[in-house]
Amino acid sequence: MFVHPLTAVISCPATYCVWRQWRQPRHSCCKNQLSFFTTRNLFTSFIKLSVLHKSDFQRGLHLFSSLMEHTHKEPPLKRRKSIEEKDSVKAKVTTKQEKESREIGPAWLHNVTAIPPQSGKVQSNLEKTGIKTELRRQWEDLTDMCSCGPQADKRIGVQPFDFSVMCYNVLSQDLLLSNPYLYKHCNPLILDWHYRFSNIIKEFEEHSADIMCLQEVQEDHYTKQIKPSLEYLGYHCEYKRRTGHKLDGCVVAFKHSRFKLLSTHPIEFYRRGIPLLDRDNVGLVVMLQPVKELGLGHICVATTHLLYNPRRGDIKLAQLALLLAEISRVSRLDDGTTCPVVLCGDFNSVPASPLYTFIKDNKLEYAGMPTGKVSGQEENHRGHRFLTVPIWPSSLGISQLCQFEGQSNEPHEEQSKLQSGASSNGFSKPTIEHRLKLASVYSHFLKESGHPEITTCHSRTAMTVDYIFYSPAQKEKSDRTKCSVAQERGLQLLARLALVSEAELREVNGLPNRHYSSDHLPLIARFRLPS
Ligand code: KL2
Repeated sequence: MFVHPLTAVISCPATYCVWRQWRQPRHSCCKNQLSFFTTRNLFTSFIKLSVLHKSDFQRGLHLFSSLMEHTHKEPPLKRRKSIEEKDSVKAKVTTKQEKESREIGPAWLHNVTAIPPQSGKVQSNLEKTGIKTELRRQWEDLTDMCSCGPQADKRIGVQPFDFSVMCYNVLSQDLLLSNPYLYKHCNPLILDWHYRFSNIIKEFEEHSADIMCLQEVQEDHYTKQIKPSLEYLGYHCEYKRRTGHKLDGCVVAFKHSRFKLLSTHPIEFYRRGIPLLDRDNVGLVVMLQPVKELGLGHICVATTHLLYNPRRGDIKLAQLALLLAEISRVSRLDDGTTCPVVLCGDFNSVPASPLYTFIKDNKLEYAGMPTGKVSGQEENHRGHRFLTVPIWPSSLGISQLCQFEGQSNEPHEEQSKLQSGASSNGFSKPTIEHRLKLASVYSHFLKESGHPEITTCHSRTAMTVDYIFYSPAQKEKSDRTKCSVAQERGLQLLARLALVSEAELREVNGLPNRHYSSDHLPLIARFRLPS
């Protein structure tokens, strides 16, 4: 049954067994309007979980009841916990200030009461809620948008290469425990790491994407559980942990059967001596070659999780510039063109934000912009500082075209200026630009209802902050002159797994819930690399 030796998995046999119980046939993921609806035998699975993890489970239950007796005591803030302790759920202790601060989030989540866990009644508690917890997500066929029907590829002897990409912030257990006020609407049992891990792996297997870009992957969970499970499913995994004391990081995993790894490029945004880049966020860029279709060239896949702080758009833009510079460098081909790029992740910025507009429109006039406006996470920018020229210091080595100094993809006017001397090096301009042509897989408004799409949702917010960007094939270009770089090769977007509205998430008690174990939804797209 096991095709690979499972030495590493042996360290977590219980969770692995639960996950194996839930194995189901693969979905064919590119059918027009195919309804994606999952069924899980939660009862059996949960019983298994409670039996197999008896000690963890009892410890969890014991903690709840004991803590619940002390609900008036203030909990120590961000108490350092042992990893084992962190994996079990803590009952949430409510202080007056915390209660007040919670009232900021979507009103509909405040009325939902978590069910107090009681020994022996765990499953019935989960079942008794009567709250629907599964979302209906449709696969949307987009082939008419990119004129890529069966006849579209005519190069004799070379088949087009179709592949799927998932982008998913899986919510690290450490961050879940550090920000308990975001999960106050949840039954504490569903926040247990073992429970969440089983659900997350199940989702990976159901969607079976050829490439997975993950964020908030906690290093110990990655090493002991996530990586061995993904390897068992046929994936090669690359990991970059955040710098400093942060426990989580980004993963790019891809199926051995579909891609070969050409190179991997982890990026740390932290730069010693540059105050603007004093945060621990990271990115990960890999170059992949489709196997079996060697004539198709390479693709560049990048992922990141940008800084959360809604007030520090200046830092987010500098982190993004570093990532774009690395993508430009790595994806550059010998003839000066760029191979197709997939850039996805959690950008902690909404679709109406200047940061998002910068990615899509290649240019941003930033001078005088409040730093809190850059990501659009918050409405109120009072008291924020303003972006000044230059946006990042020249000592960073990144030009205002988001390229490493000295690297030029084109005989561009700006580049010749850059080389002609310090006074005209572009750093006096109030704008930044980049030379990658990127489109978004999602349109950010639902096709049927026109309501905003939601990618993340918890007690405080419901918005889009996750994206899959890609280099669109020439056919999809509406404005061919917009990007002056010759970028002949691109991807055709075939399909995407539709997102949902805030109202639909409201019906399933928000995120995470019994079925979806992160406070984000996975984004999934299917692309064609034309022949
Ligand atoms: O918004 V996120 O969740 O993309 O899902 O990215 C950050 C936040 C993540 C990494 O820093 O941790 C969450 N309030 C709300 N969420 C926070 C906070 C906070 N103060 N700090 C971190 N996160």
